Amino acid sequence: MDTSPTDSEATVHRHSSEVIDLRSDTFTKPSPEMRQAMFEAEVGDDVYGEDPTINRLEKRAAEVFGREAALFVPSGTMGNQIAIKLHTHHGQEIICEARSHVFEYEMAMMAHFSGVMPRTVWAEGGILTWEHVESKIRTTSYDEAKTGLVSLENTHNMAGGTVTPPEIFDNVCDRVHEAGLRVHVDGARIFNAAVALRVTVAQLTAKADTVMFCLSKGLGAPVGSMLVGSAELMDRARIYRKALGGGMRQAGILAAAGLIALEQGPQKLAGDHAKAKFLAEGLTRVRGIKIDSAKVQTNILMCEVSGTGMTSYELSGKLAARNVLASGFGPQLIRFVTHLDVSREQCEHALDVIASTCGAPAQRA
Ligand code: TLP
Repeated sequence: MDTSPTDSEATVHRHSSEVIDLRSDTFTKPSPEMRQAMFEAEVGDDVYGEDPTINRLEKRAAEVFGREAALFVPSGTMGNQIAIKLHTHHGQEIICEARSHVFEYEMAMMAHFSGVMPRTVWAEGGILTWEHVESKIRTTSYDEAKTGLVSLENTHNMAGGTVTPPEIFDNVCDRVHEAGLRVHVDGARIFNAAVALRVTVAQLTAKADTVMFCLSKGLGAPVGSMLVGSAELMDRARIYRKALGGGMRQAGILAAAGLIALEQGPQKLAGDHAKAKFLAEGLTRVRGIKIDSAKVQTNILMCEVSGTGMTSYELSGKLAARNVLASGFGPQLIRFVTHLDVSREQCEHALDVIASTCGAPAQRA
């Protein structure tokens, strides 16, 4: 009997001690250049508006998005929740996609902080069109809560990093505005969308009233997100940030990394998208995993795993035991996210591990 390892076993062995973290792009670690910039950052008290590095970051983010102003916030969640507060009154509803982050993963904070209810609508690919939105808008009634805001997510995380086509996005914004309402964009990964579409984030989001984007995901900063919009809205946002405990004093050390993320991060995203595509194509050949690789546009892969005979939690547990980390979302969905800290070679190795865990060798194209 031949006991020599196969190619794929040998590759598995070579990499077996290094952890390949595909759980999220939130796991990126600051680069040496970021750490140096953090070390050297000029700081002051940002609650008094006196942190020069945060001021620079806010000015630059506003410029990049073609807006009057921007606000540095500790997290994407805080940025979204401040935006909801800015645009709504207690007792209103916000229209959002059924799997949107603001609804599913922000601790019911829209109810807690802003006193609003979500009016959700399930949309193919997570892409809300005007037709979806129109059917949910409530204006005047004695027994229905009024709509206060429409929130769009681009890229859409739980739908698998999908990108909203600009014409659909612009049309929703125009029609929502005609209806006298506002649009907020949860653009945690808006740079991924812009790179996939080959447009600028300013072009892509021009019609929205506020945009939140994360420095701490694919762009590679350790902490921080930005809210952008009009000067008047950002002045009010600053007050809500303080109310939520987000006044961070000498946080210029974080903004220093954020500036590098903002300037250099976007150019690296196409590489993350290519790695995701490679992984997706390989996964289509893995027994029991369902994914349409043609629909993978950015850095997120959402796979259906019931055909493997395992729940997503069982599968992710087995993968973790072999140093490949992924996230289960409900029993049937597993998510892989590519980012700066996962190489193409590590994706190849992860594919071998996933395939052998599911009971068949990966046959790379
Ligand atoms: N998303 C995280 C988890 O919370 C699911 C992830 O790993 O993807 N909007 C979107 C679309 C997001 O994906 C996230 C984080 C946020 C907002 C919140 O950002 P943070 O984590 O900075 O509060």
